[in-house]
Amino acid sequence: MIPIAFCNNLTKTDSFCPNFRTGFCLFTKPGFTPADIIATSLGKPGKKNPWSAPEYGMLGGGGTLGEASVRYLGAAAAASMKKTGDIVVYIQGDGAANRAPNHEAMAVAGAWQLPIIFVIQNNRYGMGTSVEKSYNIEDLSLRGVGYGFPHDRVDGNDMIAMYLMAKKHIERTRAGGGPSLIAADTWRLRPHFEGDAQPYRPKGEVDEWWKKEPLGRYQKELMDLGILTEEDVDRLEVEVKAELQAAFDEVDKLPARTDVYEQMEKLAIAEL
Ligand SMILES: Cc1ncc(C[n+]2csc(CCOP(=O)(O)OP(=O)(O)O)c2C)c(N)n1
Repeated sequence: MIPIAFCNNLTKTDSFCPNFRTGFCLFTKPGFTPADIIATSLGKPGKKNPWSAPEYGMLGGGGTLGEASVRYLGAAAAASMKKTGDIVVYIQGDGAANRAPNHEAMAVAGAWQLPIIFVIQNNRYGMGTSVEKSYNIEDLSLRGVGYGFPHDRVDGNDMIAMYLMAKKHIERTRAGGGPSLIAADTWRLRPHFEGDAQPYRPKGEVDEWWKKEPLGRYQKELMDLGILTEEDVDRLEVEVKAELQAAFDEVDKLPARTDVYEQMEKLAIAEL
């Protein structure tokens, strides 16, 4: 929900830093399709790689959490110097947000007034460590004060509030307003990885948060507002399943995955 609210409000050439959790939402950023995401996730060549497509503002994610903040800060500096009008959204988890490179990136972004929006997707856990154990504040957006950023806290499980918050900050930054920080509160409903027994959190807590699960809440909200009907939901389910099936069929036809070292060797030879 949280990355989608941003991707939907971005242009083809704006930058959005994907991580292992948010990258799968990139098909909602202009320029990418579900087939791009599926093909790249399966390591199949032949489609755009949404994680790394500089012409679409995508400068890769990174396995070392927090490091990409400096790379995307560079994208914001380039946009500012070249006056392209592009902006950057740098989204990360509450765990990654505590890493040193983020603080340096935010300090420079504030001093140079760069067009970058930092977002903390606070799902309350960094692997097995709770925010209570890693922060001494409850509202993570308060971190923005020290960098001189406008900052906001939002219920990240409320799709409409999240969308409007993303839109407001994107419009502000695009108009030359400089950097900002948004803390979007949510909750990690699944284990960090499938074999994670989650001894670090009580089971009852998980059950409680499933009741506030954002997709069902959004659907109910749209129905209460009279924007969506039961028939619309049935129709959309059929349409989306068909769209996804078509994407999988398209990816099936691509050449089989090749060995990564084989590909690197070919690239190295091509560069000689
Ligand atoms: C520098 C670094 N330390 C540790 C890890 C291992 N690691 C991968 S994901 C993760 C948890 C990240 O938590 P958070 O940033 O809150 O994101 P979430 O998984 O909650 O979305 C950790 C510790 C890593 N990839 N990089």
